Amino acid sequence: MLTLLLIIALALAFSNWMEQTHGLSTNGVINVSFSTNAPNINGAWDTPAEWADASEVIISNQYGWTTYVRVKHNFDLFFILLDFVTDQSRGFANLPDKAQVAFDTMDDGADVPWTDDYLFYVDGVWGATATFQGTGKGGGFLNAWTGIGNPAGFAASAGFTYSPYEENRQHQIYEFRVPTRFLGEKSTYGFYVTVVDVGSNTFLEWPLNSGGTPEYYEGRIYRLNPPPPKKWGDIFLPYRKFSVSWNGDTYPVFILSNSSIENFDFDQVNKMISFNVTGGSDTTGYCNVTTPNALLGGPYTVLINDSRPTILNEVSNDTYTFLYFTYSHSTQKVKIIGTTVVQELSSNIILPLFAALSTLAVVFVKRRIRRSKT
Ligand SMILES: [Ca+2]
Ligand SMILES: [Ca+2]
Ligand SMILES: [Ca+2]
Repeated sequence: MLTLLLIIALALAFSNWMEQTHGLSTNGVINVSFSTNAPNINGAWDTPAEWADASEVIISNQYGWTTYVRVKHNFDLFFILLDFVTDQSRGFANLPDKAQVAFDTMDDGADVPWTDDYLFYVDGVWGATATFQGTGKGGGFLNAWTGIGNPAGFAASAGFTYSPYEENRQHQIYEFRVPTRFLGEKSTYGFYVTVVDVGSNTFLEWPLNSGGTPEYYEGRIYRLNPPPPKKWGDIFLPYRKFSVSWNGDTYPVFILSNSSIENFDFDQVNKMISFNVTGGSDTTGYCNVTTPNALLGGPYTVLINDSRPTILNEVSNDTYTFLYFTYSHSTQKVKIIGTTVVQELSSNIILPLFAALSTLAVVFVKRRIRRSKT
């Protein structure tokens, strides 16, 4: 009996560990579209095209309250739209409506927000913004979160206007821009969104009904304390860019994948690019890797945990090589080994340098000879 309990406890601990380290949140996942079409952060759809190419998620509760969430990125920045189509009142008395988006940058879930968790705030009337960081304490909002300055590149704005989702009634719209550099460049982040309509004393959150707690002022929702990060969903970026710096030049390596990419590394000595791919166990993963030929030239050897992949396609043009291969999850180590590699120093630097060093060496030797004579 004791053994059985122990086995069950171990199995539960293992499945919990699996959930946190391999694969995406069971609370929901948003795949973030890549787009070079950066929106203007002003609390309005400037044109229908502004958000047309972003990923879409609908938050809709049992009373019909609805917010459309749209997310996209351009490698450097995340863009988030919250189009609260059923919020057609602008604040209440002196209390503004508000919106919050939060990122769990380690995507480690947890029972309370820690210092890797960030929350961005904008109010619906004046467009005042704020950035908060988790404290690791939990409790009410002011205990669990502490205000820090907005990071460089951050912007958020609110507006009360029409949109392609609701063209006949003005309603509350929020736009956010969050710099990737501030969050750390990852494939997967924990993600949480909330909008508060003070007029109807209602809030909506993504994931829906994940347990955010309203905090009241004179009977009206004043603040919304997010649920523990373990209740949040995930956002996932299928398209990543890794910049390799070599001798003052930057070589971009692009990876399109359904796996989380971690520990990207360029090893010049071994003419190798390597990284880890992680996804839900027993699922098939793929990578489409675009490498500058000047950084790493072919023909290439691709190894997944030191074995050759069953499917491998290689296509090159003058500048880039495109490698496509598949594997089974969960975590695998990918190595891409080239035939040629960017050089340590280009020859037009090496030759003069070599000449200078040789001259120095000759002078040095001559001096030593003279000294030894005296
Ligand atoms: Ca806009
Ligand atoms: Ca409102
Ligand atoms: Ca966290």
